[in-house]
Amino acid sequence: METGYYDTDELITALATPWGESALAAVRTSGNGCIEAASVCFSRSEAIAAAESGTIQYALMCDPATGEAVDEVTAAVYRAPSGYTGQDSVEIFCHGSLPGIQRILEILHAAGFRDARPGEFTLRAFINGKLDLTRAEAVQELVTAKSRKAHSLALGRLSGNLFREIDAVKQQLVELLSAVEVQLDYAEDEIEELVAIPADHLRLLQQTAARLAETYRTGRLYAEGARVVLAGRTNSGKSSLFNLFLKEDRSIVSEIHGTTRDYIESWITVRGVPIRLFDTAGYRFAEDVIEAEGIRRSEKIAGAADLVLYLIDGSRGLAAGEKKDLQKTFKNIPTLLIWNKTDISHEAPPAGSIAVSAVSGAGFADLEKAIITRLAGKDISQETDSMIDSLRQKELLEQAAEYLAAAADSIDERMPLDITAPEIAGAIDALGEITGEITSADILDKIFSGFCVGK
Ligand SMILES: Nc1nc2c(ncn2[C@@H]2O[C@H](COP(=O)(O)OP(=O)(O)OP(=O)(O)O)[C@@H](O)[C@H]2O)c(=O)[nH]1
Ligand SMILES: [Mg+2]
Repeated sequence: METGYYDTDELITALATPWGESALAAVRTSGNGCIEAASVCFSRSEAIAAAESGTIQYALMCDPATGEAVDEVTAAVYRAPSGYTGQDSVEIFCHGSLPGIQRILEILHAAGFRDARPGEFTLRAFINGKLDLTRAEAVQELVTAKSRKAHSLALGRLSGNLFREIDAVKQQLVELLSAVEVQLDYAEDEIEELVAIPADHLRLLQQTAARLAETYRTGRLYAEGARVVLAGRTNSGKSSLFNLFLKEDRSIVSEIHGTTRDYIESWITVRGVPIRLFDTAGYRFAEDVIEAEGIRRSEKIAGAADLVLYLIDGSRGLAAGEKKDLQKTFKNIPTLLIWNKTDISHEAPPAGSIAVSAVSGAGFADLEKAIITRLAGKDISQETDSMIDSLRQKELLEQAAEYLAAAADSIDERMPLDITAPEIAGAIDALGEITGEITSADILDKIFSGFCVGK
């Protein structure tokens, strides 16, 4: 098969592990006839050419042109339809030396293999029916997951939980559609009794599709994470809170105003969500050029944040005009007001603020929860259902939900069934596109070209 970008009949190869020195590296190959073609590059050519599927062979890799040994390797041999791609393939585990890997790839090129394009192995697996499109997308989501939670969600999708959920909706729609079509095929007087098409059932399925589409925001949050910036006046305790999040003394803390002069950042995980946390220079009027530059940078970083944690020194309270200033500065950025130093504060925290002590850790759990709830737009601490992490899937689920709403409306309004039937069929097609039963070459190119090379 040929898509615009990929030709699945050609022999392909790619390094599946990162380019760099390592103990071991894996070089993948795939394509029908690939075992025979690759076998000439090994010292035990005949044994490899005759190897049973699913076996591992020890051999030297040799340049067929000169007979020179290039590396000592093991080769896993798979014969179609076994293995990842469903085609013949040889996976070579070699030493992780860059010159060695380069030689191996050169030898394979000379033996008729070309470099694989991004996602080409998984595309072949999809085309050969080894996985549906939701599982194929989960492969890339799994590889790029930035938190344990995102990883386990992607693993769930790879094992087919999203496919099963979507397929269950689709099967019910196929049954409903066939009931509609039976009635359309016969004139009214020919069928004894008309079967009512339950609008409620359609609405239920519409809700399932819409609910899944809505999980996109949370799914993305777990997968991609968010940028969170600590901001506030000097000495409000930003660096102290930064260190509390990191559980280490990374940022310098002191009672001197203007301690942090340039921003520092670190990846942390808050309740399963990967967060890039920034500590910035505190705001105040600065005559010092370097400090002024630090403050300018703070403003720039806060401007690109998904969430700003604006700290107030609770022992001093809000400075005159501070609330107004911050509302103006962070007009378009979600901001949480953090009332810090509750251990020495005598004032009650302002309404809507979160009271913490960066020194004692009091209020920290509430702060973590507030951050995630604000980023997700809702409380997600109890959510355990499957989630999606693909804009394509989200848009198709929304499309399916729209078709189903229209189908249910048409029944409520007692419209003729030939109005309802295409709406149900539209929803079935949208769901079929998610799982990959209906796809064009263009869509496949678009999905798989976003993958890693070697995947
Ligand atoms: N008692 C108490 N002291 C705190 C708390 N948080 C920070 N401090 C103290 O406040 C002072 C300033 O803390 P920093 O974390 O350096 O403040 P900052 O906002 O990073 O300051 P700049 O870098 O100057 O903008 C230090 O002496 C901290 O020990 C708190 O929750 N309670
Ligand atoms: Mg600081």
